[in-house]
Amino acid sequence: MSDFKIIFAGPVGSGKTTAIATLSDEPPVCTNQNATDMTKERKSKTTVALDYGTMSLDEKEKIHLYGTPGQERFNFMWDILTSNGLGLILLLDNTRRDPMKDMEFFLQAFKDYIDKTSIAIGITQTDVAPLLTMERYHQKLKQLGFNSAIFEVDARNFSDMSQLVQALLFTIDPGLEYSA
Ligand SMILES: Nc1nc2c(ncn2[C@@H]2O[C@H](COP(=O)(O)OP(=O)(O)OP(=O)(O)O)[C@@H](O)[C@H]2O)c(=O)[nH]1
Ligand SMILES: [Mg+2]
Repeated sequence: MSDFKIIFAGPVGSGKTTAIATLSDEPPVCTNQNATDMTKERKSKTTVALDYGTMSLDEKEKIHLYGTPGQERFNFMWDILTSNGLGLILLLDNTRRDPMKDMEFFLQAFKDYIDKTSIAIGITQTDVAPLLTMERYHQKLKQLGFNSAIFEVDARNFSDMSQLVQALLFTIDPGLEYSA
């Protein structure tokens, strides 16, 4: 495998920019701007183009981490950023009104890419709004035809995020490992 590129997707505030900052070896490139629309009710800054960071897999290989903007009005970046790449990490914010609906929306929006690659899902903010049951997510995923790894994660926590990356790498190639 020559191209180690992973995409982060999910709704506004689900922690994509934070996750890349948590995982990246170098200070990440990010395009956060002051939020102007209803996004600012949730947080003051939002990604308008992309986030970029890197993570060493071993001495020779790096994973390139790309974060997409959560806002749908920037969805032209979703297509641009998903060219090539190994797979998708979908982050869902558990404090949003209907995170299960968000999951369905993003699985559909990135369907072509997921079909060609792989996906792992992280649910953030479960310390703020406790997760009712993981079983419902598993059932919904099954109903939608997915059999993805799904975990509760905190995007600020390195070990949570590296576990999610590891799960994605494992579904791509069980021989690929990265040691934190
Ligand atoms: N309490 C709590 N806060 C979290 C958790 N994960 C992320 N956060 C915080 O939630 C916020 C997420 O913001 P971003 O990382 O900018 O979200 P984003 O997905 O990049 O959002 P957009 O770029 O607007 O689409 C940050 O303030 C994080 O510190 C979590 O599990 N618990
Ligand atoms: Mg962002």
